[in-house]
Amino acid sequence: VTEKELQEILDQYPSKVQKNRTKHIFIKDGAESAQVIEANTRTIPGIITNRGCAYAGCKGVVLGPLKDMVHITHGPIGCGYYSWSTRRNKAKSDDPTQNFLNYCVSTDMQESDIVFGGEKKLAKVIDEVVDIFHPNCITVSATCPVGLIGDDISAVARAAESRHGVPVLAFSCEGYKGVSQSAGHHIANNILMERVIGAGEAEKAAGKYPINILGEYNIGGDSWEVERVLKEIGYTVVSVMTGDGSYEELKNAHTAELNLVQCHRSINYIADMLETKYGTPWLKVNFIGIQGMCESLRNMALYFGDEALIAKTEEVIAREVARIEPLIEQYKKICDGKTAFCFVGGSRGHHYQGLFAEIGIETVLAGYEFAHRDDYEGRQVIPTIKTDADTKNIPELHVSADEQRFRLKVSPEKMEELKQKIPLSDYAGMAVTMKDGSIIVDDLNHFETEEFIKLLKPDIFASGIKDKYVIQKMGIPAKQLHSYDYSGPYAGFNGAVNFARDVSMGFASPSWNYIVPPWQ
Ligand code: ICS
Repeated sequence: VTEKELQEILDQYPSKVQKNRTKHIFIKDGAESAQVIEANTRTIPGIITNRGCAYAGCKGVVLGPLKDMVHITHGPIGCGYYSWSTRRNKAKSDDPTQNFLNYCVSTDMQESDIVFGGEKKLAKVIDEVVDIFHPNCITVSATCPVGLIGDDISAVARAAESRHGVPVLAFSCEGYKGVSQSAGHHIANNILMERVIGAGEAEKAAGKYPINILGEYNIGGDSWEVERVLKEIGYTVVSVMTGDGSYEELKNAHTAELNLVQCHRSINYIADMLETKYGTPWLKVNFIGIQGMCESLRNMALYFGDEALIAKTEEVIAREVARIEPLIEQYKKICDGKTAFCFVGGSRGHHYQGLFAEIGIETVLAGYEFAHRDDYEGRQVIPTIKTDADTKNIPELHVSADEQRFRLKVSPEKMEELKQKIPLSDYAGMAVTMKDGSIIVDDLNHFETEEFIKLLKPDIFASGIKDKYVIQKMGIPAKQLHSYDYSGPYAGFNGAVNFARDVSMGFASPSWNYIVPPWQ
């Protein structure tokens, strides 16, 4: 794509909108030293965005997968209903009485509650939840009207907690608290750190190489496939945050020797706070794609530096790769030479590019709904990011070293040495790894979706439910990379095969021949 072609698309906007959107789009040019993008700012009212709200990021994304907690949505029924099981974060429990993932619990606020206040109703719902479910923990997530009428959910939660002796956590994650779900991630991270992580008694993990997996939500079973491999190599998974996760696991997460971070966008706050509070470093991993998986496993082994662990890692990698390569090869024949758009929320827009490349598909346009500049440009830009009024809405939690439990897991000298080899406390931005000439778009909207499709005619478009059917009506197979279209897992070795199979099915389906795309 040339700058001129991009300008022609932008020229169709009214001038004020054009000025705004220009800052959210660029064509990758490695010769330019730093390509800055605007991100994590308000969507222009009236534009059809794919973004969600702060409540979605808090209750839906970070809290929702925690299975032994009952998550109460305080608000009108729509918010609870539309976040009911749609994300496909799976869970199974050894204790079937402590898995509430299939339920949708809401206060179902009515007009009279909006007028007279919803606190009494919320207290009553918490009582009912304790009575019926006896969960290990309860969360209350506020929706927009709750904040507008001023219900004090923290006071209601505190009172219920002393009534019942069960932790009741209140999240002021009203939808409008931020410009997207990203605000909700941060709000959830803060309270999990404050109230759950470290609340357990354990001082030592029960096994070798104890790790936490952060930012892995077990969509379509991703975490299970990753854990299968990690456990075989010999790791002890203390907790997963938060896929198939639980209050019971999370409260002892301080016992890990290393924190892995899959989706940094949603959970880098906890990763940083764990390092400050307990002295546990975090390692950026990407379990999507064969190369990503192998590299992550090797980096983990390097961190622990144990010869036997390194050898076992290589043994498992060799076996798994040999097993799946012929399967991938067969799908690659169908996919080779094709192009993709990859537009997902806050980290998958980047994470899936490697897997696409492995089956011969080049990502020519990519972006995030709600990521921040560091997700595009790399973590080093964080100090230069301007904090605007919207960001200041979200409280910053300041933690300090835990007097009893802080222990540097790695000496400062060793840490410096390791940082030269593996991504500890660091991640590269999406733009850094993309080819020159590819387009990077923040908060892609409906109009731009159609324009870029006409311009680039991608063979496949990876995104979500909101635009899937519009894209398909344009004759392009659309692959949902949020819910995986009811398929998965896509992470790890077996996940790569599933993904290659599903994408190939998209191309092999004759249905596209019945649709006339708009450019023909
Ligand atoms: Fe992270 Mo949909 Fe994750 Fe990411 Fe996040 Fe969401 Fe999903 Fe998407 C998510 S936590 S729900 S990897 S599992 S909010 S697919 S940033 S938008 S790309």
